[in-house]
Amino acid sequence: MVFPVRSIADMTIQNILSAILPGNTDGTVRHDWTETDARALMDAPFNDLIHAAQTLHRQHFDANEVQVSTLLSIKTGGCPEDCAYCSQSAHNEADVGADKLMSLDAVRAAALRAKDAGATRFCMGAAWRGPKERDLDAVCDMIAEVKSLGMESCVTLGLLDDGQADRLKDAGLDYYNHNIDTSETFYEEIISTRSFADRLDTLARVRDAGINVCCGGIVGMGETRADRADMLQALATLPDHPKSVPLNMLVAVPGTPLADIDPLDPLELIRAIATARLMMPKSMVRLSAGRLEMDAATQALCFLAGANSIFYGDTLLTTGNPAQHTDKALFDKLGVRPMPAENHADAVTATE
Ligand code: SAM
Ligand code: DTB
Ligand code: SF4
Repeated sequence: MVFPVRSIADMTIQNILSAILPGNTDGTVRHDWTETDARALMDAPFNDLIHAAQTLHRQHFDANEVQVSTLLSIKTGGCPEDCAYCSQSAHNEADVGADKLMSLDAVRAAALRAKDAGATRFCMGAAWRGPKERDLDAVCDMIAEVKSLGMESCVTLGLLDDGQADRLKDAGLDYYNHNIDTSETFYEEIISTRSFADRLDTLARVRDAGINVCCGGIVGMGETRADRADMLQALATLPDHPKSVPLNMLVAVPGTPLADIDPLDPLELIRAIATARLMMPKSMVRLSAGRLEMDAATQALCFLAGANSIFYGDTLLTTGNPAQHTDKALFDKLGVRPMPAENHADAVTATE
């Protein structure tokens, strides 16, 4: 693969791409990315970046398959954390009430509906700083219920203490979602009640318990392109690449401090997806929040850049997501098929 060199700066891109493209490597994934590498990739000419990402994507995945997960907020609102983007923080003024933890029956019914609609993974989110022991008992029952329906399970419950990840693993949990959200430098502009290091500690507990890590972040919170590159560099230098990397476009929720921020150019999200694909070639990259505001062409470019997973169903946690018939029509238009769970499992086992 030869990319035309236009300038000295382009030579850097060429070297990086040569180092990661098939035919130029021994097939292993890199864990030694520097921020300079990540920023150079992110700044590459758009067509080179997308072409390289799609080329690498095809080495590891069927380019016409997209994994489909469904989300459920099992405990909504009243969260003690002060995340500036979040509708569920008690520090913010969003129009979201504080509910109690959902019942097992209600969770089972929602999981069944998701399965019938074609989702292969069911992800349950709770607005907690972290789970209390009693909460964890209830969530473990929910995980067992989802597993009994033959679906993959994922939860996102905030920070975990010693031993809590093991309990989730014993209940049959497949994935734990815990995002680093942004670069370490920009983190304190967004959240003050916990640190970037706290997030890394929980990720280590999840990894050590043998649960698959789902970890990504948000773009469009006022960070720079360099921050986005640094966030991806942090993800790609974890001891193992996260099996799943959700990239969320900020949903600017009224009543949150970020409500009136200028929307990010979607091309910047597409650059971030392509860079994630290049740096973590065997990970699933999820085009997560923000699809309701994106047209079909933008989403098609996200898939071309290497995104291969979405949330399916008309709500995320508290905000909207495209209707199922809209996503079906999008898949049909693009000739994309939902990824069977076993294909995803193959991709996962092949990692590292
Ligand atoms: N409370 C848990 C935690 O923070 O880890 C789990 C739920 S939290 C809502 C899960 C993730 O959703 C956040 O880490 C963030 O990346 C994403 N998210 C939350 N609100 C969002 C918004 N308004 N726009 C885009 N992504 C958002
Ligand atoms: C993730 O990275 N995105 C999902 C999931 N993990 C839990 C959540 C998106 C939430 C969007 C805002 C809302 O619906 O409240
Ligand atoms: Fe709470 Fe999670 Fe929202 Fe932060 S992102 S306020 S921790 S629910």
